[in-house]
Amino acid sequence: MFSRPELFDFHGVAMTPCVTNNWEKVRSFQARPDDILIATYPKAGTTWVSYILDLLYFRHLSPERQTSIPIHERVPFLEIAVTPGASGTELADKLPTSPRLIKTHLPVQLVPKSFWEENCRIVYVARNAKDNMVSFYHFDRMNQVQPEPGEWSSYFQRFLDGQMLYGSWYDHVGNWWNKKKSYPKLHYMFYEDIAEDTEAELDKLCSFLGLSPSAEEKQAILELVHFDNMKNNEMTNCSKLNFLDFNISPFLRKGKVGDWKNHFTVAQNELFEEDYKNKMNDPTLQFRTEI
Ligand code: PPS
Repeated sequence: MFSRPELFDFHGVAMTPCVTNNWEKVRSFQARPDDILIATYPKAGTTWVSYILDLLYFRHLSPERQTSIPIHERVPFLEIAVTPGASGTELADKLPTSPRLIKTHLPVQLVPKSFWEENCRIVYVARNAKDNMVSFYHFDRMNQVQPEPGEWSSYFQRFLDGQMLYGSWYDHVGNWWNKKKSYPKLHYMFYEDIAEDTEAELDKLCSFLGLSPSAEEKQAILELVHFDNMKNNEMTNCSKLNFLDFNISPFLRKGKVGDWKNHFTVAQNELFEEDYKNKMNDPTLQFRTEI
């Protein structure tokens, strides 16, 4: 029913038609000042942070939202256009909430200009490249509208070469990091920090958003966003998306820091480290590959 696309160059970034089909509407999307954009390279923890934000804002306002609307509809994916009539921009335009929570994987230079003009809050989540690559590999296996991943060894090389949907991980995390220096309303988070101490990261996030949930509320949210609870929750495990094949791999797969050790050979790790040193030369941007 779905066919696997090829990557092509789009303004210097590898993309597929699912992302560029609706580009004119994405480019001209009108953000509102209270919109919150959740930006990530794919597989960095987007769904996790989307759910945390959704609970912080809307858990009490609308309990039925929690049991009847899947997270991908509560937090529209701005640039996606897989199914006709349900593009990310249409879903976002129809959102009844305030603020609107909107997800994107766009590299910083392709974010619609209205988000900057309206001075919107942006939450960026980054994940270490090794685990990000492994998670992306398993996602590409199960996602029928992603390019065919092929064998792990060739996928590994493609990742290093930046030939992935949304382009180079190295450029993505680095350019968003640089943006933080000139755009104060950007909160840059790391998957590893959230995994290590979710409560501390929740506190920092609340401080950025100007929210002060009660201790009970915070505990309730921490429980709900635990990996096992999200995996068992039909509204957050993405099981409603018909282009994902859960017989191949689950969407919430392992949720771990360090799973790369089960995939990288010793030789791949050496090659990776050598290449990483050449590409990542900003000492202020540091990732942890184990916690
Ligand atoms: S997507 O498709 O880009 O939106 O995917 P994204 O949500 O960014 O990333 C999916 C990975 O995040 C993991 N995840 C979690 N880890 C720990 N705790 C929680 N609650 C959680 N929720 C999502 C998910 O399992 C994917 O990582 P892997 O390593 O593949 O398991």
